[in-house]
Amino acid sequence: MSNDLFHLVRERIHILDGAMGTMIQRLKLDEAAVRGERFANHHKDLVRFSDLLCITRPDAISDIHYAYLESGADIVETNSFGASPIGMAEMELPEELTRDLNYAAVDCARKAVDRMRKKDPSRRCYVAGSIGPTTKQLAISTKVEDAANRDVDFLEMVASYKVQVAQLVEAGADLLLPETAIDTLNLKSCLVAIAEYFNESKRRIPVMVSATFGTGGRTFVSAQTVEAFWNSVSHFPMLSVGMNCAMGPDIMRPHIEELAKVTDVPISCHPNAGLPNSFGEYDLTPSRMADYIEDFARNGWLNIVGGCCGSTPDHIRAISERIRDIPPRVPPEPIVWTRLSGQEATTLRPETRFTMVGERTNVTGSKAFANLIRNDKFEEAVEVARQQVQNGATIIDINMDDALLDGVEAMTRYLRLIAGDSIVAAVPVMIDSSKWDVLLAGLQNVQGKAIVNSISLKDGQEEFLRKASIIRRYGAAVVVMAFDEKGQATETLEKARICKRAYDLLVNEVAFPPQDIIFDPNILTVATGIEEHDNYAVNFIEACRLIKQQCPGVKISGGVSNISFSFRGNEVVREAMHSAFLYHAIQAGMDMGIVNAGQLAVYEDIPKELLEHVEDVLLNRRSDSTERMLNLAETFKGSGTKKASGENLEWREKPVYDRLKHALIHGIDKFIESDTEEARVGCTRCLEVIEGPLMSAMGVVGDLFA
Ligand code: THG
Repeated sequence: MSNDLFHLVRERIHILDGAMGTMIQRLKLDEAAVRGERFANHHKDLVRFSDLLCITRPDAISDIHYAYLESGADIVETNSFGASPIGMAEMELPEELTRDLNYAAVDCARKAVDRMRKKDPSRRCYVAGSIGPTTKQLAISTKVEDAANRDVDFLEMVASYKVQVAQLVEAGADLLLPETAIDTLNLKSCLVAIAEYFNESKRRIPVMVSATFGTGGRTFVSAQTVEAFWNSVSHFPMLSVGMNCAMGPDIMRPHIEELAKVTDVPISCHPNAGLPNSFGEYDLTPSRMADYIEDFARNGWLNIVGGCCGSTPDHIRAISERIRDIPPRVPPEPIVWTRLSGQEATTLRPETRFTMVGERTNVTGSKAFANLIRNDKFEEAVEVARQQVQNGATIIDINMDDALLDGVEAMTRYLRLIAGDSIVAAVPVMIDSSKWDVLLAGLQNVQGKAIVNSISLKDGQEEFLRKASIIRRYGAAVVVMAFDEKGQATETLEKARICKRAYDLLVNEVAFPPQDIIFDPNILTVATGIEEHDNYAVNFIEACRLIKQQCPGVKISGGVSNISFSFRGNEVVREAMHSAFLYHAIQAGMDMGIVNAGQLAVYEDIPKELLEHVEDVLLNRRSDSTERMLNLAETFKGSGTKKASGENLEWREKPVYDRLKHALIHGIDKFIESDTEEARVGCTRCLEVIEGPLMSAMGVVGDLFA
């Protein structure tokens, strides 16, 4: 019956109840009253643990539910916010008590619903099993001296939530409501617990997901923006996504508006009745609160609405009357963009040209990074990620595959550390490992929507699908390598064939969304002196075209620096190769690449002769191209690892307007003061410096950006 809700909340705005705590406070129960007989001798104060009242004062709780139903609520939330094993540990109560608590909580609500339906058989009312966030955080450290510390780990949270989920469902809740989520990783552990329980029990009830955002529009503890949050949880098939608690409806308004822009599922909202005053009471009157909610509803943002702290049956009645004739939000058609996130969203929209994934946070890809990690200098290693982000990487690839390291531990520690760095934490992570347990550890330590790098058909179909469904459950995107039981694909048709096979399996067998599949058709090294390798770049580029035709909706990525391993030590040549390779691969459909962010030449800047030699090699245009490239490369040796366009000072010979243009395009501020002054002296008005060379350079930047 509760499955009807999927349709019903699209037909009429459904009313959720108001605060339980506020109503309990009115009963003025003291310690002894809360304890009742059963907990009379408990060694710890229990007066604040109001879930206990479901056992010690069930009639009082049921009456509160009934009062909400009478005032118009369609959905009442069980008084089970803290009834999980972790909650019991907090109160030093036995873990087994959760069973009695959750069953009693559902029972109190069910009795009220039955009473209401007896009075008015036309009413359809639902019991939502409330699941609070616990007092534990997964996304932040609670120890000042150790930023990588966590009070619990992901799997402990999953285990605790799973107990509560099972009990609420088995006691007869019509839907589940994980709410007041302030830490998205913690919430994700709850969603994993729910998915596992549904899967194992073969039962399924609707799930409303609700988080709490602070004044700045970020999840209260883990600081995710609204869109980043949505990207993190959007994989979960939910009845609704929403916001509750926080600072009242006025402050929630822009955040709900933002949520309505990004999500394609129904929206719920149950704010506090304003901010608490100095007596801890909430001042927003029912009619003022209804004013705000009416405005939300008229904007088409709501499918389910109620109240959180401070709201009472009077608030719910006022809201319910006010929105009675306002139609609910019509969720838009599903939007099929690749949605990733860290604390901020990285959403690959149709107009996104190319996404850079920083490669340097890789123990096999960077000696400097490997040394930091091996010598336990994790804090300094965060700086490597920061540089990649500052140089334009919008995702960072993290790899800890080193024989001398415990990969699970290193991955866990590093991800926890970067979660506390304001620059790095903003971007999504690509968890790079050839070991499944390391990939899993990665998934358990990112609050954002990450990319798993990688899986393949190497170990057969069954293993491939098993991993894919787990990745999906954790809500990540996945890189799939063009690799099968017979090995790595090197030829165009073979690459495309394996990707198409993987695509059909993923889409048909585990309903993996195409936009979350990122194919990597293997960027292999060219100019090795082995003839079979000569066409490797062409094969990749051609495979991109075929894959985009045969596998609609997917993205394509690759490890760009692989292409140039033959020119190790010659950064000028490597940089030119990467840039020219990308120039062609992007046109063929490549969407993202693992690159050394900050070391990519601008294609148009590659000296003509060098570009011709590089493209001869990449596009396999002549049989002696490798030899010719090697000869030319000799002349660039020793130019060091400096960015070719940056350290070559030939541009200083040009007229001042050209110099300003060059400096702006390449982000060089070294000569900017003297150049600007020189330009100013030559002008009649200062403004001409801006309107002239700076604006025309901005035009070029715009073109390059596009
Ligand atoms: N596909 C996918 N993932 C990948 C790869 C891929 N992950 C790893 C790798 N390939 C991509 N990352 C790198 C990182 C660094 C280098 C190459 C690829 C590199 N490093 C310098 C070198 O080896 O010469 C090291 C220089 C230094 O020590 O500073 O080139 O293909 N899915």
